[in-house]
Order: sequence, then structure tokens, then C-alpha cells
Amino acid sequence: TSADIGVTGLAVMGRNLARNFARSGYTVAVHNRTPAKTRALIEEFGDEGAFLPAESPADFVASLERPRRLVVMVKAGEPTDAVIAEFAPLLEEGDVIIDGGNAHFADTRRRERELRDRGIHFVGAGISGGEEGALHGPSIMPGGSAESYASLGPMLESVAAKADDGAPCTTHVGTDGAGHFVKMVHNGIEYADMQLIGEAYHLLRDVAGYSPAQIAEVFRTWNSGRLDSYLMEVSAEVLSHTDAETGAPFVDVVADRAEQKGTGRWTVQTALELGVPVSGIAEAVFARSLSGHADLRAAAAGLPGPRAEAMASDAAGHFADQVEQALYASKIVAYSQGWNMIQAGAQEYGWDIDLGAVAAIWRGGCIIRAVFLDHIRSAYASDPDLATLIADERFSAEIGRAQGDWRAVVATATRHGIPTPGFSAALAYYDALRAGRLPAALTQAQRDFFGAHTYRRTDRDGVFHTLWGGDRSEQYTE
Ligand code: NBP
Repeated sequence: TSADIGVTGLAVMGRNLARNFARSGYTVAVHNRTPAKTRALIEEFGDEGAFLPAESPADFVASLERPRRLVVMVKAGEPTDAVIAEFAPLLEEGDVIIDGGNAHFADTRRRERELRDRGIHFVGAGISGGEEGALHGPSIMPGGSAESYASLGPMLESVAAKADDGAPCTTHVGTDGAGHFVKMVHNGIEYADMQLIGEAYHLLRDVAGYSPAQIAEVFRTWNSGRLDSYLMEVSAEVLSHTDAETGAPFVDVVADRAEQKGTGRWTVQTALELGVPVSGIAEAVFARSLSGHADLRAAAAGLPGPRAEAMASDAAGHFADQVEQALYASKIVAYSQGWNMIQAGAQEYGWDIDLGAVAAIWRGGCIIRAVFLDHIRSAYASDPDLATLIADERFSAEIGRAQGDWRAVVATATRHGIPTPGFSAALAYYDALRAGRLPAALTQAQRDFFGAHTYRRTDRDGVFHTLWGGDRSEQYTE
């Protein structure tokens, strides 16, 4: 017998993905650099389906049906290159290597080009959902040739999560690095969403005096409405958890220093290069890094400013309602920035990405899965050329209704000295986009003054420079 697919790299992700394929009825060849992991998989889970364990790369490759489909689930970066270098010489034209790790899309573009020259299809597939997702159904974002998706797609569709309407949470995103690019933006949006939820928690706690358990209840209510999402559910779970040792709310015993593995940073770095204003994601990345600067925080700890002072009470839940509005409106902005980034990446790298389909495959399996994503899907379904999600009919109406409360919440936060970089940046972005005139006119004039960088006029075509150091006459330069 030969295997339908192979998985090499059997740490948590690879092992669970291999089990997922086997449980879906496929025969799965399994391999790991250290064979003990392969043996452990067979010992513990061998009865879940048809596995073909192999201890050498040659045996592993020989056990795969042609064209071979080989999933690499090793640590991103050099290990991925090492594994490709080891396996590619054993493969033949038409075979497919799938990299399911968290690769940077630029690495995926390079690997795809190198392997394409050797007749091998390289599919950089973003996989979201953590180890549970890998086992029970992740959201899968494969890039690569259309031909490779034709052979691989049905298998990915059968192991991927299913959205509420039954659609599999995977699609052919685009060529070469498109899959890893959208996975990167997914993670950036995840950072922004988590930051916004954190700000809502902070406001409810320090402005309105809610306890963590009460906030968990508020979040559960929100989670049954338009904010229904996995991250909201997780937040409520965490906030209602009590530390076993101290009996204190769990959130109060966790050190307030947020770490990061780097995909948020990649998103912001790439956005800077593409010139896309993803301020919500950037603020979230900076908020995490600020939290880790113990030295700066200690130096500033005694500086003047309002101390959090709880309001009498929010018995009627009025403030909580306002925060819900602010959170929802800010979320629309953060997601619309993320989608503009995908659009910009597609333009820059020549990917034909269906923006609605990206929303559709994030409805299940991944960390940002939410009811909300179905509205994004339908916004792009009704207008594929939508310039920004905030201009979609549904979202603009919702922001219109939310904006009074949104402004009130940002003002309250400012008055109480509660930092809300996510809410504030989202509101500033919204106001900047809808403003008729921006102070960028002054910026450009300043640039012309000190650097002769020229400017355009509102009233006629052409590029101009004013002789600031001379008689201040205006020159037409082109
Ligand atoms: P790790 O990222 O911890 O990688 C461990 C695996 O890489 C082991 O199988 C190890 O083999 C193998 N490996 C290394 Br390290 N260097 C190697 C080399 N030079 N040659 C061959 N194999 C090598 O595993 P993971 O947490 O399962 O994640 C796998 C991928 O999935 C990563 O890219 C990760 O970023 C991505 N991802 C993870 C999650 C998550 O929730 N953990 C979610 C989404 C995506 P060994 O056993 O012989 O040391």
C-alpha cells in the first residue's frame, strides 16, 4: 500500500495534523527527524487510522503515492530549508511539498521559485487554530500553483474546519507566498482584536469598577450578539477563572507583560513597506512591547495624571453598552485595515486574492473566527471592489450608530488616564479617512520649505515649488 499524503515533523502540530488526515480516511505516511516521535505517534494513536511510519527520508518518500504530497511541519526558518534540502532530491517532477509552518511569505516566495525550477510544486500553507485546530479542523490558507491545489484541495477541504454553513475553511488563496501572507495578516488582526478586548476589560474594570467575574458575564452577553467570536469566548473563560493557589482572580496573578512570537511584527514591517496604514495592528504590537519594558514603566510609575477612580456604579449597564459600541466600531476599523493590507499585498505581488473568500475561510478553525467574518464575506460578495470595509453599507451604518458612544468612551478613557491606543487609533483613522481636508497640506508645504520637495495645488494641475528663501514667488516645475 502507498500513502495518500505524508507528514514530516511530528511535534504537536504535525502529529495532530497527521492524525486529522488519518481520521478523515487517508493513508498517512509519518516521519520525524528523531524517530522516537514517530514511534510514539504510532504507539499512542496508531489505531485511529492508517499510518505508514518511516524512519528514513528515503523510505518515507518511497511510501508516497505519486504525485507525492508531502507536508512539512517543522520549526519555521532554517529547519524548513534544511528539510526541503533533504527531501527535494528524493522527489520527482509534479510532486508537491506543503509547508504548513509559520513561514515568512518572502521565504515562501523564494522556496517556491527554487523548487519550481526543479519541477516541484511548493505550497506555502498558513495553518491557524493551534494544536486543537490541527486535530479537529484548522483554517488552512494554501498558496502555490492552481495545479497543486487541484490535487491537494480536496484533502485539505476534508481536514479543514467547517463554517456554520458547512463550507470548508480553506481555499486556494493565490500563487507562491499568498497563503503565508494572508496568514501573517490574520495574526496581525488577531493582535489588534486581542488589544481591543483588553482595552474594553481595562475600562470596565477601572472606570466602572466591575470585577473580573462580572466582566466575564458582560463578555458572555456580548458573545451572544454581534461580537460572537472565539477570542471573546476565551476572554470570558480566562476572566471567570480563579487561581487555585491564592483564590484570586486568575488575571490578577498573571504578570502584565505580553510576549510575542513575531508574526504581528512581520505584519507591521510589511505594512510599512507596502505603505498601508494598519494603525490598529501597529498599536497592538507596540502595546505588547511597552508592557514588557519594566524599566520604562518603573521610571514613569509616579508621574502625575488621573488615578483610576471608579464611577459610582454601572448598575444599569449603560457604560458597558457604550464600551460594546466602541469595541465593535474599533473592530470594524482594525479588520478593514487588515483587508486593505491583503489588497495591497495582492497588488504588489501579483496575487489574485478573493477578499471575500479569505473572510469565509476565517469563519471557522482559526483564532479570529467570528460571526462578524460572515459580514465581511458578504460585503465583498456584493462589491468585490470595495475600497474600504468601513464604507460597506452595513458597516458604515453600524459605525454611524456607534460613533457617539465610541467618542464618549475614548473621552472617558482620556479623562480617567486609561490608555486605549486601539480604540483611539481606530477612531483617529476613521475621522482621518472621512475628513474633507487633512493637515497633510501643511506637512507638504513644510517639506517644500526646508527641502524643496514641491507640492501640488488644489486648483490646477502640475507640480510647484515656492522660492521660500527668495521672493516667495511660485515656480511651475512640471
Ligand atoms: P516546532 O516549531 O516546535 O518544531 C519542532 C519540529 O521541527 C520537530 O519535529 C523537530 O524535529 C523539527 N525540526 C527542527 Br526544530 N529542526 C529540524 C531540522 N533541521 N530537520 C528536521 N526537523 C527539524 O513544532 P510545532 O509547534 O508543532 O510547530 C510546527 C510549525 O507549525 C511551526 O512552523 C510553527 O510555527 C507552526 N505553527 C504552530 C502552531 C502552534 O500552535 N504550535 C500554530 C500554527 C502554526 P525533532 O523532533 O527531531 O527535534
